[in-house]
Amino acid sequence: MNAYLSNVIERVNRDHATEPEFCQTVEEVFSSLEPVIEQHPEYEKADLLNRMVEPERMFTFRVVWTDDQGAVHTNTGYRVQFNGSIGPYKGGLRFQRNVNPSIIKFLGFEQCFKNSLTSLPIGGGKGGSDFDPAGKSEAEIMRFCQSYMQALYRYIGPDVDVPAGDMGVGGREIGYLFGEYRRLKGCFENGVLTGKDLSFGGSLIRPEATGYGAVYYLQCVLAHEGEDIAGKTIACSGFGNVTWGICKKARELGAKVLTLSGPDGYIYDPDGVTSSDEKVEYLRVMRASGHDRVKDYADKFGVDYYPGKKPWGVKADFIMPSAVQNDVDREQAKRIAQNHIKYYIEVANMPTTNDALAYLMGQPDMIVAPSKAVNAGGVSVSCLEMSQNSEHIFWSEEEVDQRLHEIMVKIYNSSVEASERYGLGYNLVAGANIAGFERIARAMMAQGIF
Ligand code: 2IT
Repeated sequence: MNAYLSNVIERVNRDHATEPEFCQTVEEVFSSLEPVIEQHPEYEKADLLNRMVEPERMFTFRVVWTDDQGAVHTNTGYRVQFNGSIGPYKGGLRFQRNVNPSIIKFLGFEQCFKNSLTSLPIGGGKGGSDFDPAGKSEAEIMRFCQSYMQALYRYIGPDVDVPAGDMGVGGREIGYLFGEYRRLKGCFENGVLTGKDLSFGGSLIRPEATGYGAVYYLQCVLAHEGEDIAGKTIACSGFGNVTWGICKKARELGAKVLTLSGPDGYIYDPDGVTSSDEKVEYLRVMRASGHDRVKDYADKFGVDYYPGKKPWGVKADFIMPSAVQNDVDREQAKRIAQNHIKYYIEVANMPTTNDALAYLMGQPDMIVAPSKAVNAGGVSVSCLEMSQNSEHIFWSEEEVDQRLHEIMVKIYNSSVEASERYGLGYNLVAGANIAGFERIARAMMAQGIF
C-alpha cells in the first residue's frame, strides 16, 4: 500500500486505540483511496489525510434532568463538527445507552463522506448522548431534550451546524429540541434542525427518505444486472424508521420483506411484513411503545420468533442490514455467502465489520453496496428541508420524492464513475469512498492549510 496512506492508518490505530469504531471506519474509507493518493502527490504534501481524521471541533457537555419521581440524573452530551469545508456541519443526534466518543466520531467521519457524496452543500457532523430513552415517560423525554438544547444551542445554527435525528431521536425529540432552541434564541430559525413536524417547517417524505432512498439505490444496482425488484425477497434487520421506509417502498414495488430484528432476536414472516399496510405500520407502533423488542410482531401476527438470533442465515434475494453498527461479522458473512446471496446492501451506518466486508467483497458473484451511499437519502431530504426553510416554501410529496430519486441515481452514478476512472472496475464501495473524498479534498485544498 501507498506509504503515506498506510502511515496515517497505522498512526490512527495507534493514537486512537481507545476508539475502535472510529479506527474501523478510517481504515475502511482510506483503504479505498490508494489510487487517488498515488495520482495526487499534492495531497500528501498538504498532509490532507491527517487533517481529515482530526475533527474541526468536538465537545462534550453536561445534561442534567429530573425524572418523574424527582431524582436528578446526569448524562454526557456530544457533538462533533467534523468537517465544514463543503457546507454547514450536518448530521444526526443519537440517544442510546452505549454512545461514547468512538461511536460519535465514527458516525461523524462517515457523515462527511456520505454528505459529500450526495453532491449537496452539507459538511459532516454528529452528536448524541448516552441517555437511554427506553422506558422513559413523555415528560422525562421532554425535560431531557430541553436540557440537551440548553447546552448545545450556542454552537449550532442554520448556517453553522444543523442536527437531526438518529437512533433514539425522532420527530417527537426534534420537536422538543426545536421548542427549546426557539425559546432560548427568541427567534424562529427553523433551519437549525431537520426532521421537524410538518406544522413548523418539516419536509414531506423525510421520515420515509432513508428507506425509500435505499430502495431507489437498490433499483440502480438491479438495473445494472438487468433485474427487477418486483417479486424479490429481502432479509432486513432492525424495525425502526429506516426499516419501516424500506418496507413501505418494497410493498409498493411488489418486493417481500421476510425478516425484522431487534435487540431481542428476529422474526420471520413467510407472507412478508410487506403483505399488509397494518404490518408495515406496526413497526411504528412497536417503536412508539418504547419496549425495544421485535417479539411483539410475532405475538401480534403469529409468525416465528428466534430469540437471541440474527436473520443472516435466512435465504433471500437481498440482505439489508438496517439496524446497528457491526451487525454482520465474518462468521455471519460466511453464512450469507453459503446461501449464494448475490446482493449485500448495507443500510445502517457501518453494519459490517471490516473483515466481514472484505470477505463479502471477495466473493466473485456478490455485489456489495456501501451504507454511506445507500442510506444517504435521509440526509439528502434533510438538506431539501433546509432549502425549503431558507426559501420559505413547501414542496409537494411528488416534488421531494422526485428530487430524492434523482439524488440517489446521481450518488450511484458518481460512485460507479469514480471507481471506473481509477481502474477499479465496478466497485461500489471504493467508488463511494473516492467520490465522497474527492469533493472534500478539493474544497480543503482550495481553502488553505488549517
Ligand atoms: O446517519 C444519517 O445520515 C442520519 N442520521 C441523518 C442525518 C440528517 O442530518 O438527516
